[in-house]
Amino acid sequence: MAKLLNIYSRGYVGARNKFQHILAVDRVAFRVCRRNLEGTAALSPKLQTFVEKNVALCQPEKVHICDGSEAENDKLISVMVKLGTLEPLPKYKNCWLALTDPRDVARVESRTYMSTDNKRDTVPAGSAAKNTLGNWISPDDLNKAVQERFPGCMKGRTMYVVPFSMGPIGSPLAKLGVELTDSPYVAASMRIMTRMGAPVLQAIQNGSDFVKCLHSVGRSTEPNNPWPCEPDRTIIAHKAATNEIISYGSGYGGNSLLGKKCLALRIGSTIAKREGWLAEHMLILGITNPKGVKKYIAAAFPSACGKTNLAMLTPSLPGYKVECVGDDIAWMKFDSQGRLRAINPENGFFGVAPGTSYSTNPNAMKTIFENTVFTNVAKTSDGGVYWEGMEPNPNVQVTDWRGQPWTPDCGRNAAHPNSRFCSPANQCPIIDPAWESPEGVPIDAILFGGRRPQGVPLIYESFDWKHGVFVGAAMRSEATAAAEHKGKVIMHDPFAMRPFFGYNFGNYLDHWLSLEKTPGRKMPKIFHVNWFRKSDQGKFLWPGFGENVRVLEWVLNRLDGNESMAEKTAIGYIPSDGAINLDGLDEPIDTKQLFSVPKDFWLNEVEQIGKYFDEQVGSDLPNTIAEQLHQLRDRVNSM
Ligand code: OXD
Ligand code: MN
Repeated sequence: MAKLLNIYSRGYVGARNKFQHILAVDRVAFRVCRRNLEGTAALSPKLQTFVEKNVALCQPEKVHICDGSEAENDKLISVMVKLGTLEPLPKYKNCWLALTDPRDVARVESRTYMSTDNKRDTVPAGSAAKNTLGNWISPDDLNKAVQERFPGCMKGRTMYVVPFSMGPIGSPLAKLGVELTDSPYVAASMRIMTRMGAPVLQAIQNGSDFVKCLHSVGRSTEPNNPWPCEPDRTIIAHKAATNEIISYGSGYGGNSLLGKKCLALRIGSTIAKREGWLAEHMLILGITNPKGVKKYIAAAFPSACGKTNLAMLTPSLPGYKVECVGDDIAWMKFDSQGRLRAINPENGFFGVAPGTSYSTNPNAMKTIFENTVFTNVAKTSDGGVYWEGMEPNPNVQVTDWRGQPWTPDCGRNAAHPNSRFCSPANQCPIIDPAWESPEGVPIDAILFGGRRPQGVPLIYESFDWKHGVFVGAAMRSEATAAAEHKGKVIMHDPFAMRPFFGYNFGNYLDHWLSLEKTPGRKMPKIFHVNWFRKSDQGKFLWPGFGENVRVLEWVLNRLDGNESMAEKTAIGYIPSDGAINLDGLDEPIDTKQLFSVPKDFWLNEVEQIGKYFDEQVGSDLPNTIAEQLHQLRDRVNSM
């Protein structure tokens, strides 16, 4: 209690009635805590201090320590149904629909910050007035922002204490977090997306450290608002030095489920740099060829480029099997044998709904109609869901995500383009048997990719590790609906990490380059893929989806060292004539266009990449990467 008094008297000198209120909350908190944790762990002193400090700051009416049980989840759901945050979808088992405030529908990159003492630790030294590779806030300004927002922000609400593990509990690659949130939607979603509850509290009690996450949807003037938020005052901030995340004003996805982008990527990448491993925006899949040989591949694509579809691919070629380890994030570390090992730190899929269908991703469709929270999709009169790309049923009425009657010809989207399903990963019919293996799966290849309608071949292979790191640094893609960008502009998105870097991108490149310096390591081969190249008439040149296994087959052949299957070009190795199996495809493939490396396009590409490096990275760009760019320019010039 003395500690609480201390915090109180620093924060609220003179307001005695507030102190009384906090004591009352404190008593409730620890009554709830004791009841919930009977027979399991108590709070560790560090966790107790963290909770007390933020109870004093946010002044919730109640505190609930989450144990992750079924009964607790039922309670959370019924609270949300009562409030109107969720409605049941009786067509499916244990599925729910959330419709957000229409102003709170995506990650808000412009309000997402890293806070470091030195700006340069976050933002590279590029010449541009606006750096897009790091958004920095000074510790003082962050403090001020917290003091302007958090005091009393949870009044009238319950603070949920959500203990979670990113990665299988006990894995040497896993990290723990505790999120304090006033959103039952967040607590219930964290139970799907992470390993959440009593075993994590126990691990913390046993001495494991945790990342401190504080989240509030913001102050609400309407007491019964089903989706409170404060879009004008939203801030998502990370303090890497102290492993802290602070998020205010949004209840949506990556802004509020703090284990995902905030911990697993931004804070994760800073920890990974310190500890010598990688935290990346990558899916992980296992692929077995007809001879029964299995390899694992990690792949980085910007948001909404079909990552979930690739992670759950149904191969069109006979004898191939693909299994899914994860669809969004990979934590990877070299083991003592020099193999790169990867875990999926998540426990669920937070996938983009529109475009997901039995034809594009049957495995996702078999995953998501049980125990799922859908957000901002349309609903149907038979108690189901609907979104763009799903096979429509003419016998049911559709209500769009804004609650308006919807018909296919009404000119509006039924579902928000960034609407989501949030489903447990273990429901995926092709989940890999090793997806929870504590030591992780061995990675043999890394794919980078993007949505490039022009100029970029279906696949090319880098010459070596350094060139591969350059290929990742030079990634570009069409903009996505997952963030607040508009239009189909081609954006630079190095390593598909632009919104997720936790530290200076120049240092990040140094870190990647340094990995091959330890002797005895088996470095994965690095490739670049583009499923989205279009003909001059605007038609996709490659069918994509299940047919992408034909491209993965070439990757496997190259991993086996098959020299005759590749041809050297200015940008890397491309498949030689006939090396990609096209047997049985419905339509003829214009391989000439699909694999062409147009000189003018690539001269411009080199120009754009150079400009980007100058403007965004400046003197922080490692010499090795600058040399790679020069070499590419020379090779393209001599085409
Ligand atoms: C995501 C994203 O939600 O990358 O996975 O935006
Ligand atoms: Mn993602």
